Amino acid sequence: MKFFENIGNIKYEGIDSDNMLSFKHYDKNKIVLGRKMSEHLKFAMSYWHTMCAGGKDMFGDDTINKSFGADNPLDTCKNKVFAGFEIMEKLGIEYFCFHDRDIAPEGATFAESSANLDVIVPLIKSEMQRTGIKLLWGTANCFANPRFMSGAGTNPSSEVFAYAGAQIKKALDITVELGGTGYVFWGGREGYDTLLNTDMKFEQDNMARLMKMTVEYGRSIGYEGDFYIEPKPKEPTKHQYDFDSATVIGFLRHYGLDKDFKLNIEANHATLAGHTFNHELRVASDNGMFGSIDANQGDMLLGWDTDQFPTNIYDTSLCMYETIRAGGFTNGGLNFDSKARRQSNSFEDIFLCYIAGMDSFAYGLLVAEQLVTDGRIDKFVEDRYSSYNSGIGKDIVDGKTSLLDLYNYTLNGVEPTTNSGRQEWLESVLNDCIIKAGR
Ligand code: XUL
Ligand code: CO
Repeated sequence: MKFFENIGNIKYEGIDSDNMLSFKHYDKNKIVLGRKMSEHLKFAMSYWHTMCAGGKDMFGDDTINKSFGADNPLDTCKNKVFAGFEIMEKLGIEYFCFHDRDIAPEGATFAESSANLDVIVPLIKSEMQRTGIKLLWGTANCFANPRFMSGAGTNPSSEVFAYAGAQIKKALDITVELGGTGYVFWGGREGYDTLLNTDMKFEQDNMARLMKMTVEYGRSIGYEGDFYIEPKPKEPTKHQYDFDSATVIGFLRHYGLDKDFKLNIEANHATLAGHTFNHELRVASDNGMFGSIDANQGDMLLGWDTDQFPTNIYDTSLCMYETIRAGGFTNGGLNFDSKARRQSNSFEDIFLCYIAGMDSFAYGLLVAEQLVTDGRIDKFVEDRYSSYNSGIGKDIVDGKTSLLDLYNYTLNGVEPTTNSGRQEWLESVLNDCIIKAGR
């Protein structure tokens, strides 16, 4: 059964094509810096936004019907599998990501919810075998159900903690069964709204306990992929414990989880934390924790997690530049944690959204290639620190100087020169590369 008969396979047609349903930049087999575009980008479809989100917001109902012709929740989820794989096949998307509750309905009991998953997972598996599409990562939705209103691993009730553990076990089993290379923790309700009712230290200790149990269980069933934490500073809670990359890295090291975990960096979460997307990526890669990316963008004038499809070429360029600097993806990839705007309420819009996002990242990759081959920015940064290659600078780096040595050196020395940081010139080099990448 086909769901989108009027849409064919989306092909690369180049920038002169005026066919909206074609790629202008994403040419999956094109070799860029020694690898195929598809291997650099590893695009993934987010099941929750693409197959589930219907446009509901605080003020209004769904604007698109995602029941896919079925009249009950389980049949809807069955149809979603076939519709989802049709979307991925037509777009040439090779990976997907899901929460347990995206793929199968929650039942009246935990056992019933698990039984629903057992109906759907074999369908997904056979579609994966038919198409060659792979699972990038799986996760458990331990935030939507009211039982999780005060958190999952950080819940004041041990009953809820146990429930979260049960749900994570099942989601990890499925991730392993489907050959996923990542398992994500996004701490939806792992934070607080007021410190007046919160034992912050105890909650964070518990969050780490749950993660430790997950790693132990995962490794015991042969899972070799990465575990990821996805930082986010706020929303839904006022303060989330996984605030940003630096906070999460400190947490992982403190609890001895840093060998098994990497980070899944989301663009819109970075901006909510008051950082740029590329800052968060740089912090992760500088600490050896660059894992995966949730691609989207926010709106600075709205200031919440709008999960818009990424179209800002500056951001995608700098993201791909950081990704190349980090050595590219291993187990991770680019998951579009992005949804069509509420007013973009047709299935054709969903294809157009993905085309826009994939083309923006493909172009960003071409800009990253241009930046690397141009070399002016890398060379500028290298030269900027060159005083550490010899003399007092080298002694400092080699650990050969004391504070007293610095005192004596400066006492007999001359006033240091102030060298330009050349920000505006570097920004115009970036602009040059953005324009040249299109030639
Ligand atoms: C929420 C968010 C989640 C995670 C997975 O802001 O980004 O969709 O990516 O739970
Ligand atoms: Co996300």
